[in-house]
Amino acid sequence: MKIDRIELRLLRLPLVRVFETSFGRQTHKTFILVRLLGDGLEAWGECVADETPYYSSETTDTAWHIITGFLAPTLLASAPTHPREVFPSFHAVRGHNMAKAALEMACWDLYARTEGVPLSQVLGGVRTRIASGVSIGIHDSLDQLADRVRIELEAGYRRVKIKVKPGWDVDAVRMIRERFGDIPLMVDANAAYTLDDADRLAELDQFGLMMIEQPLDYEDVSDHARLQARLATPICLDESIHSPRVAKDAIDAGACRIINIKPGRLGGFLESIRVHDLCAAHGLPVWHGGMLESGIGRAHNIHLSTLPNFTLPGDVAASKRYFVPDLIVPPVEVAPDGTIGVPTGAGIGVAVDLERTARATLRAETL
Ligand code: NPQ
Ligand code: MG
Repeated sequence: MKIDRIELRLLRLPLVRVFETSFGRQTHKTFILVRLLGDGLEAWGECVADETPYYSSETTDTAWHIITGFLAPTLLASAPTHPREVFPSFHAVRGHNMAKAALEMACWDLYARTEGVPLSQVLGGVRTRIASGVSIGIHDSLDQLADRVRIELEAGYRRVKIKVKPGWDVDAVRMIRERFGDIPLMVDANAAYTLDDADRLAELDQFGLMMIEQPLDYEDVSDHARLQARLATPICLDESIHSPRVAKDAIDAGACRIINIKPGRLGGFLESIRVHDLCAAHGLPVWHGGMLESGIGRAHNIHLSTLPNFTLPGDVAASKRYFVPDLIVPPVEVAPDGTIGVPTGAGIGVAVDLERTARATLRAETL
């Protein structure tokens, strides 16, 4: 793998619709794109950090600082022969997994393109299509939420997740069960509750949810274990799982029965595959999370989702739910059966619209 140049771009794109979670309302996505050039090839990575430090402590500015000041010089100097060497080469930098992942995932794309094969193949994928689910934000009324759920079910999505927070939880779930019956349904709290809310969360048991995602604080594995002991509904951890070590501790403690994998949160594909394999060894299913990625990050996610233990539908949905037009051509589309075809070209296998990318760019730097 030869890397001659690393280009960074900061982009801002409007979202198709407002996305509200327990930590705030999102109208735009601001993010960093990485482009690697080497051996006459180009490869792409997307950093999932946002402008704001609400989902995680990383932001676009911290990632820009860490990539330009520390990670990119390391990558250019270390000349890795395989992308599995990249994450370990960043060892001296503590944390900053989203910054690390953006570079590491671009290296996997470059490696797959050098080999002339799809990214899914070098990652160990086994599927040609992946099952797609939707993540539905907090709405102003139950009627508006019902309209959105209906639209997504009609589009064929294989599972519905709604965002919840104290005051927008049991009634929203009850409404969906009353109007839509026994659909595959789950909730995501983005850490909005405490153990004091355990009785309230236990009320959700009556609705047969697939899981409740990250109900408690991102640092709190032990309280999740206490909560899981009181709930029939499986807990899925998202924010808490930032390394294979924490994943193992959480599984051993009984803090979750399912894990959501986001390569940005874990520092890239190497660590994501480790968590995937660890979960498989312990009998936990995994699914692929979403971070409002553009088509570039979305394509990476599709390839990772082809690994065998991604047995539940993920938050990897059609481009048009987020960005119109997307940065890639053609956009990611979902078939009427709720599946997405895995791109078959080399690397991530999608074409980047450079003009559209340039128009959305706020800042650029070459290293
Ligand atoms: C989750 N994603 O599973 C995240 C939360 C999330 C699709 O539900 C900017 C950056 C905005 C990160 C909005 C989905 C975000 C973000 C939501 C993460 O918890
Ligand atoms: Mg989540």
